[in-house]
Amino acid sequence: MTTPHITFYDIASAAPVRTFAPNPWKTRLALNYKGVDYETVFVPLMDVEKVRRDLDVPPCRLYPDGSSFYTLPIIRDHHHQIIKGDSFDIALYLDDKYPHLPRLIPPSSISIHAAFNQFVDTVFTRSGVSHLFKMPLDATTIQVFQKKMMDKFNIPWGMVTTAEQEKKDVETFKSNLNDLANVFRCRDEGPFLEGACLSYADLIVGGWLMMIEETFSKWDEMRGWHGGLWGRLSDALDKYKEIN
Ligand SMILES: N[C@@H](CCC(=O)N[C@@H](CS)C(=O)NCC(=O)O)C(=O)O
Repeated sequence: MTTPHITFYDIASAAPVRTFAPNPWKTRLALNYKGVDYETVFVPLMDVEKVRRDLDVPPCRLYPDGSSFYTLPIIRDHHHQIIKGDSFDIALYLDDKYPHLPRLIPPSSISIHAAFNQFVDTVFTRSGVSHLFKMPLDATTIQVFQKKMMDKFNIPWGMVTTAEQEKKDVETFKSNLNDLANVFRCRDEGPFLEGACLSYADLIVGGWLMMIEETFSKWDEMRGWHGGLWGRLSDALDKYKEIN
């Protein structure tokens, strides 16, 4: 067996182990779209810091208190001896080093893609609805994760709410998405942001949709929100969702 070109470090869910976190999903969709040869190393959430330190990749995020937040995805390219540790940098890197494979980001839209990435992350992380998403983590890991979200981000993840409150929160989440849905409506024909033409922008949104499909009990309903935009986009990305 030959060594794959790239090792992709992803966050492990509980068994059966699969991808669930949005930023690693962005990278997996990108690797599959490019068609690069890669293998996945699934890292338990509690080992992310150790793996990142061992690979000598500096943190690319900070907690609100200014301390380092160690994250995935990371890719290690054995062919070029390069390691990248941020999903957007990874997309740029793949286009740079593998220009003969389908392009993720048109060269003239790198900055606008960077801004769109931030915009989409903000839309999906607007506060007040995080408890709607049930992370597929084992009992010990989920406790550590929820404590960290509370201590570091002041986000009460995993709290129990009444059915009535949950209904309101689902409505809030839906309206949080209006701004993003309106951007997609600039090209009504879909399924992608730019109509028939896929770009990394779609994989950014797709990364979040994949997390939601895994964790949100109302995903089937959400597929039909905003004129069916989310379901259509997710279906159009089906061929890039393989976990290998
Ligand atoms: N800007 C980074 C953000 C990566 C990030 O936030 N990753 C999250 C998963 S989506 C993570 O690794 N979290 C680790 C943790 O919660 O301990 C990127 O785009 O790669």
